[in-house]
Amino acid sequence: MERILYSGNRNASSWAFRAWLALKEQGIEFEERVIDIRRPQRWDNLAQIGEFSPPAAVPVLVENNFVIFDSIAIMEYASELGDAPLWPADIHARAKARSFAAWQHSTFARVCPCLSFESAFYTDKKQLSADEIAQIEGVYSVWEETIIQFEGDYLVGTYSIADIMLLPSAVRFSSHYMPDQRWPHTRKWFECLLNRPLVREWLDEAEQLEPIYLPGYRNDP
Ligand SMILES: N[C@@H](CCC(=O)N[C@@H](CS)C(=O)NCC(=O)O)C(=O)O
Repeated sequence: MERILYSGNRNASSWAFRAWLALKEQGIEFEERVIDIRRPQRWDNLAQIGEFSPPAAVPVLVENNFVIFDSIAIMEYASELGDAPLWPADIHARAKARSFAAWQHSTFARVCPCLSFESAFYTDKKQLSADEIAQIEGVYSVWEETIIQFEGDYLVGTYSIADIMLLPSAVRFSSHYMPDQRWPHTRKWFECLLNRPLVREWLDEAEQLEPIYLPGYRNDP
């Protein structure tokens, strides 16, 4: 069977990162085709994706012409295809994991648009504003409380889609403002999450690439 994941640049496509990781964590074999989503070629390349996938975005998984689009659908599919589901077995942990996944997928923190995934790989990071710091600290406190509640190494106990979903935010936040001793569980969670071999594989490749500078990072006009 032919299974193709259309993904994106390692240092730009946080959504593709999630889908790629879920498939890899589940040991599902696939061919990867990296779509260059840097400007200006982004638009032509995504238009080609639009010829077979309605959102014209990456990631997309295609299995023998059967198209699965959107990162969350691909992660759920990976969870069901693999041997061990990527949702927690416990009903409350699962509900909480889904809450975080939905929050990340819809709105999440106001700080996110100011800290693109690309910016995690800039060598010259900006100084965060007081508002950005307050936003990140607020999120760290929510994560801290959740990790304590579920008493495991990951967000809701065991490794789940919630961790994969939040991973790019963890990368963006930690690269600009590491949690200090006020959030010891969040620090430990970052250590576990960011050092998983497959996570490192993607991030190490991202770090080797030419940074993609986006306007607005330094609040330029
Ligand atoms: N909700 C989608 C978002 C996908 C998305 O925005 N992907 C970006 C690259 S990381 C993209 O292809 N954007 C093209 C566009 O929005 O036109 C998902 O979770 O897969």
